[in-house]
Amino acid sequence: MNYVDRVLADIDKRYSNQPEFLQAVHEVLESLRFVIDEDEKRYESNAVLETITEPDRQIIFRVPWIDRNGNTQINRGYRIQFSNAIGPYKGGLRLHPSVNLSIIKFLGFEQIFKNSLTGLPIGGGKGGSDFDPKGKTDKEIMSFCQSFMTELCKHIGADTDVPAGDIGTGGREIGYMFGHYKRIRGLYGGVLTGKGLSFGGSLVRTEATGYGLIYLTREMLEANGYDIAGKTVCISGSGNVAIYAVEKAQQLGAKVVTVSDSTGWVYDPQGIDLAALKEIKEERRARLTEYKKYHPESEYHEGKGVWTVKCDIALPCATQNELTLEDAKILVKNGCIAVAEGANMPSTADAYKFLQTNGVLFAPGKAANAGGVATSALEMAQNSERLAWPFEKVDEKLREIMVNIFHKIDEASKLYGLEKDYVAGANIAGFLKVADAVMAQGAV
Ligand code: NDP
Ligand code: 2IT
Repeated sequence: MNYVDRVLADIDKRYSNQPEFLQAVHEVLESLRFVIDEDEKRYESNAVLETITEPDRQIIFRVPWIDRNGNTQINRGYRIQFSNAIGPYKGGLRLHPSVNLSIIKFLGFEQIFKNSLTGLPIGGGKGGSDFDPKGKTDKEIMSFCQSFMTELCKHIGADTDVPAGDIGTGGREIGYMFGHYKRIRGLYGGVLTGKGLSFGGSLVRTEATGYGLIYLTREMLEANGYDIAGKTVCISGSGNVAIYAVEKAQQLGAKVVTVSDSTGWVYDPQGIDLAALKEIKEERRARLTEYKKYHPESEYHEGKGVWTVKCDIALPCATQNELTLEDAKILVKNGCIAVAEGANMPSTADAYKFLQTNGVLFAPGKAANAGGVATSALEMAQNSERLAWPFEKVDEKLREIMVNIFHKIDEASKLYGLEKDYVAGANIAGFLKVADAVMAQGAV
């Protein structure tokens, strides 16, 4: 059995109860076959694949907090420090009832290669909790965040591990966590990113993932002879990534006609009203059912369905495995030309393979949504030099990073005779830098 198959068989056996982690590992390792074949002995004798698939450390802890009735509630907290081969662990914290070890491990694993693609010195990590922020008061959120940080603060630091936002963790949560870290550790530093602008946050970090997604999508379209202006775009989700993807797509002349949340989706043939969307989601933290009050001519549908709307470009920006083979078939039938992942692993494996086989340009999350973490690394740089850069400077750096990522993954795919397979390109380009660092640093 060759090296890749042996490692995959071993991981399949050990982690049969971690489906999302296995899905992410299979996608990456299967793309690496050509690379590993070139020098199998060296990779194998250095146990490179075993090293990158086994987290450095997995921290799991109890999070007690007090609810509005004075009762104690218990949640489970996670921080997976996956790889610090190329820099301190870096990655978000997800707060969602579905969070479990498999989900945090898949996210941490993806983060290794995503962070490598940014060209910046950041390793891979992820964390979070099965805490559900929906319907909680600000005080309950604060109680949870402080308790979560009471344990997490023992394991993180500006040069060790720097968490940030993800699903359910935005500016409010990062603020509470930062305050508590500062109180316990007595340190005022860049230990979290996505901080408020008044206490060390970076301009553009809020917008970065959505903007970055559109910068990369535009570059991919242009490289293939298309223009983003005038295109019809379907977006799923209505959180941080989705909102700023809508904003940048509109700025570049595209028409976004859908957004969704966990209960339903909106179709607005006139184009999504960004101001209304921000008011509903960022200010009122309300459901998308509210959108119809602003635009009675729009449609609201319960459940899933965003991908049934005819579009040129589809941008899944909600969660993992939200775009299935069935959805992919509809997108192809409707003449979709490009899919770029704002979320992490939103397309199932059979869905993205079907899209690629049918000529749809497909940008995987670890490339397409890297703008968020890249701008987090820019926030770390600003914190280290105790300066704050202007919006235009950060935005320009973000744009450059996303353009570079596209060309890196495009070139890597061509180098291995896999032209336009941007999944393989991203996995290969992300891996090569990490593998080099792993081998150079010895058995650690
Ligand atoms: P938010 O919490 O701001 O928004 C998440 C959105 O997705 C909401 O509209 C939410 O609906 C919807 N959603 C979440 N879970 C589900 C689910 N199980 N089923 C259906 N809808 C769901 O998160 P972000 O926008 O930050 O994150 C979205 C995706 O982007 C995630 O995959 C995240 O990992 C990824 N990502 C985020 C980055 C960032 O910088 N924030 C960077 C790179 C990737 P509802 O509100 O109803 O729950
Ligand atoms: O998935 C991701 O890249 C994020 N949630 C952002 C991580 C970060 O450290 O900014």
